[in-house]
Amino acid sequence: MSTEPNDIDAPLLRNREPLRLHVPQPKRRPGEPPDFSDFTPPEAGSVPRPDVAAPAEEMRPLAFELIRVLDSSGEAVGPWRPDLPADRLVAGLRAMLRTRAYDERMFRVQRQGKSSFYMKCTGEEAVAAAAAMALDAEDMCFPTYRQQGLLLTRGYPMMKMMCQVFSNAEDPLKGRQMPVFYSSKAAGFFSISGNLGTQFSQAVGWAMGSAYKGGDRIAAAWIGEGSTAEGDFHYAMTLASVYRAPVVLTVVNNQWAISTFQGIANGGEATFAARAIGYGVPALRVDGNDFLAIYAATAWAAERARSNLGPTLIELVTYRAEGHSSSDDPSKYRPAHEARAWPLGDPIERLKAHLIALGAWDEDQHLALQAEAAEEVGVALKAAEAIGVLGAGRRPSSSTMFEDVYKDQPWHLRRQRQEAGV
Ligand SMILES: Cc1ncc(C[n+]2csc(CCOP(=O)(O)OP(=O)(O)O)c2C)c(N)n1
Repeated sequence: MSTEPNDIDAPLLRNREPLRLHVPQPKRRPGEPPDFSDFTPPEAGSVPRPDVAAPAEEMRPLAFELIRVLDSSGEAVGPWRPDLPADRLVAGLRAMLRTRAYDERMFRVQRQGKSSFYMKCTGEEAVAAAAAMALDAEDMCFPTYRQQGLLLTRGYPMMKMMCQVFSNAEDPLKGRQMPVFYSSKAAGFFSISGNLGTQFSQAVGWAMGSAYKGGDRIAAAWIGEGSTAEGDFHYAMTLASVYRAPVVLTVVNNQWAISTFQGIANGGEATFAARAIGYGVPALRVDGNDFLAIYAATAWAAERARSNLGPTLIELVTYRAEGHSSSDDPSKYRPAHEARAWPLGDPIERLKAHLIALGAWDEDQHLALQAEAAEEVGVALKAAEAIGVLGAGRRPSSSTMFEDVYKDQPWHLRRQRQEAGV
């Protein structure tokens, strides 16, 4: 009998249908009505809250649930309800209102030509505000361009942020960064990187360093759902899970990565939180427009990190209510008014309704707080504009471009500086 390979009696499969790729598509495009019929949020309070030390295996179902605390009538319900006194809730509301007021005003000044670029976090204000309040002030944050609320909540001066948006003489980064890519070591706010996904690998590295040195500070990082398709997400998950790095890793699923809908990053068959399961990392999927749920989930994950139990992946399900940036026009790729149809509502309105339901707040107090936030932004803006805006006023000196990289300026930079005459 012959043993030649071409003599093997293989079946002929030629009549199968041609192979094709699956390209996920959003349910609705511009000109069509919004449609969130495939997203039915579960009842608030329906998801169990395991002990932080429970094995990752037991926590798997949480990656497919949605942790919610605030119900439709503004009550806080269920095992994830954090025990926050009314003044802390008002502080959270204030943090979100200040962030929204800052964004509104800075977007407008960009449109007036006073800055080259701006990015808002409208509809996602709870993400940073709740995390800043749940983390320790000393914990190290690795944010994206949509967590400006961390700086505002941690008490970083608003006027300094504006000076950076204007790249004027008081810009702490001396005009070297993108207008909204803030950075403050003192505020525990790592330099924002435009390279998507790097926040996760940097935070895991920092957290490993903190543990290696026997320190007591944990790290927290945020990326968008689109950025989970970057290699950095996976490198970070591998190192975090192997070494049980003390880090809280948050994926902000705001449904859109510029014009690309979230299904392009995950295929639509699993949640973003579920990606943690393969790494043996506990994951929480959370209502990202529910201040209390984000606060509780972040505090839970931070406690795990502080207890040497390792990393947690949190998916915050939210919606980017406005454009990706001042350079984007969302009406070109998604239905108009999709934000209004978003089933999880608005984070500010929901916390406000909760405070009113508690009897700790009313419409007049809310209007007064809104006015106070607008006033604060107005005062800071006046001061920042007086220093300079794009193309007018005082700018950082050109000589600063030769500084801050080397401890001792090398001869070739000294020479270049002399040649430039600055
Ligand atoms: C490595 C890398 N790839 C692509 C880009 C261009 N880019 C900037 S923002 C963005 C979308 C990011 O979407 P997502 O991660 O979902 O965050 P979101 O902006 O929605 O908060 C893209 C593709 C980039 N900055 N870096």
